[in-house]
Amino acid sequence: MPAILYSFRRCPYAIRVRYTLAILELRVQLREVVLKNKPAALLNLGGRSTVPQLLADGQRYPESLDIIFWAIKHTKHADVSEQLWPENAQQQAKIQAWIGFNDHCFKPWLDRYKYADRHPEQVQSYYREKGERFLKRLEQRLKHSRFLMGEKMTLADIAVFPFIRQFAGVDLKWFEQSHYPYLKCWLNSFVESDCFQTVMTKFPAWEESQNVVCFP
Ligand SMILES: N[C@@H](CCC(=O)N[C@@H](CS)C(=O)NCC(=O)O)C(=O)O
Repeated sequence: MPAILYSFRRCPYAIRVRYTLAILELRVQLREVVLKNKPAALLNLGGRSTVPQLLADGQRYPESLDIIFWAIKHTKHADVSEQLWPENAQQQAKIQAWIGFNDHCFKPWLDRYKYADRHPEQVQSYYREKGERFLKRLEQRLKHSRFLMGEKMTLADIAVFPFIRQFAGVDLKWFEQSHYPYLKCWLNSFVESDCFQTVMTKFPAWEESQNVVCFP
């Protein structure tokens, strides 16, 4: 039986996981979760019940990055996995730095920008400007190469783009008129890809009694 992935379609952490699985052609059983009504099977695992979570070979992987590294290890496509996560330690450190900045510095501003009404201590544009510091960094980098680590896509790109997509979606009109040409081109290369269509396939909420749904 393939591994089980608890996922939520629009969650950027789950999107980065599904994108990696799709690119590495690693098949899992997908369990689409409604966050307001999490299934007992997920809650009964105990501890955190965030998505994505993977259950594979009797092990639990409760973080998106754990799942991505599980996929890197288990894919049959060693060439693609080497491209996404090169063996070179310096390259790995740079990829981790992009992801770390995204997850720990940018994401909190993205949340405040998206849910500015829950953070009335500042106006929404204040949070957007804070988030834009990361957009500017990305733009600077993408001026010089197609992807964050050079001419080839790596985990840095896959792990970051779903969050930039979410940032853009908060106020699409603003994003469209903003001056980030290289960033927009990079983002479009993901959201317009066939892989992304697969990643964003809609599945009904998983129920214990249903047939297995495989992804990709
Ligand atoms: N650090 C986690 C974060 C996952 C996360 O926060 N997921 C959100 C959905 S986007 C979630 O499950 N929220 C519901 C909850 O916190 O109970 C990861 O990388 O997987």
